[in-house]
Amino acid sequence: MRTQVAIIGAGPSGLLLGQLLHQAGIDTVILERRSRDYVLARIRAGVLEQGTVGLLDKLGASARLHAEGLPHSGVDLLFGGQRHRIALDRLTGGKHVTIYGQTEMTRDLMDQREAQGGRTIFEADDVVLHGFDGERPYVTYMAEGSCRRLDCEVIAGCDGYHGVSRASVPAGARQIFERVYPFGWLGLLAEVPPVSDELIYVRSQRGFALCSMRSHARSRYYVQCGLDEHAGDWSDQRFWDELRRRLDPATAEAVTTGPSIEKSIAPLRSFVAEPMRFGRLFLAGDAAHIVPPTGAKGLNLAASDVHYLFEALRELFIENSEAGIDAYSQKALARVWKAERFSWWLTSLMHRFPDQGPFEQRMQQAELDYLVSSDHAMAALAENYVGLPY
Ligand code: RFL
Ligand code: PHB
Repeated sequence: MRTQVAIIGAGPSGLLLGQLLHQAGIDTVILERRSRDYVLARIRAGVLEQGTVGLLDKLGASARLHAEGLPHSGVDLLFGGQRHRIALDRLTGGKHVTIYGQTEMTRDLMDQREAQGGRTIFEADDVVLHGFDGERPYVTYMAEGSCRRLDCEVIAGCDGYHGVSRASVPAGARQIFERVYPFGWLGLLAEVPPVSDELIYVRSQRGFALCSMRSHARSRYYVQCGLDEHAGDWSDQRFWDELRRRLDPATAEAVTTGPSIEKSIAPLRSFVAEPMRFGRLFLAGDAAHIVPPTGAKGLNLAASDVHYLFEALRELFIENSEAGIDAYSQKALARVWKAERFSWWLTSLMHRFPDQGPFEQRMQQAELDYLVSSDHAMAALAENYVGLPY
């Protein structure tokens, strides 16, 4: 089989890139290790920046998002027993974020790709990348019991943090920057109305918590937990009790509980691999970088990478110019590092760290008190939260 761009991974990065290239008349094949159903069952992000929505608009894949997504013009910070609203719209000249599950966005993109006859090979095993340091790269994989070969001009590594693409680059050719946090997030999804119309980020003596949602009828909650904890040890009752203990009395009282649909623990990590290009291999999204989820940036960074990569590949294939692909890594990394900084900062501000003494706790309190007393400080948070321009 032959194509122009072999895309590894059918997550948001791979699907977005595939559709943008298709719209520009550039041929792609996506190789995905998992089944379609498996990919669509993963519960992940929920907050979309306007830039991400703009890409879906450009593709004509946003009808359901605009019908069902919830525009949010503010978020709450809860600390010291008090809720403080950050007015995203007022502080950013009218910008907002949209609550729409990553799962739904993935489904919309898959449906569009299928309707347009785009090729996606699900359950492609043992994907191996070859020859990307030269002009004729290709990918081999196992499907339906036989080994197949996909010839291409470019490989896009959109296969997430655990994928094969970044791992295919010789260690000496890339530099890794990493911080692993000494805690995780235990998340719970339930078919109950959210406690509040907007998200609440909580700093409490018992640790961080987040009240989020997928719709007016479906809530997503998180509590900070130890790295040695197991989701199986958390009954629904234990989760709801712990969440309530981290909230102020009025909010705790207003939480509607119900049986969980999903419960899982995610570790928190900051990670960047540089550069994002190796010859004819380009990394995008979680394959190149990870942020802790506190800033809601992971999916949105994947979208901005894809925007830069799409423009670079359009220049390569349509205008026959390599200027775009030469600049891709530098352009994408400039935005990645700003989102890394924001996610690290908000994580450091809102969580309880095991080695935190009384001094560090007072510093967190003082920074939060300052933040909500200063429009300048709140505006800095707001402009990062709604997403830096690209
Ligand atoms: P993905 O989504 O991991 O997709 C990669 C795809 O590649 C496939 N794959 C392979 N395919 C072929 N061969 C191989 N060897 C392969 N290895 C892997 C995988 O099966 C998969 O289908 O990466 P992508 O596309 O770069 O997208 C990144 C986002 O998924 C991620 O950044 C976000 O989910 C992060 N994130 C959030 N981001 C936000 O912007 N806002 C949020 O509110 C938000 N909340 C979150 C999050 C991530 C979380 N977890 C569980 C990590 C909340 C959580 C709890
Ligand atoms: C979510 O709804 O899953 C979510 C929202 C905001 C975050 C992280 C996760 O910062």
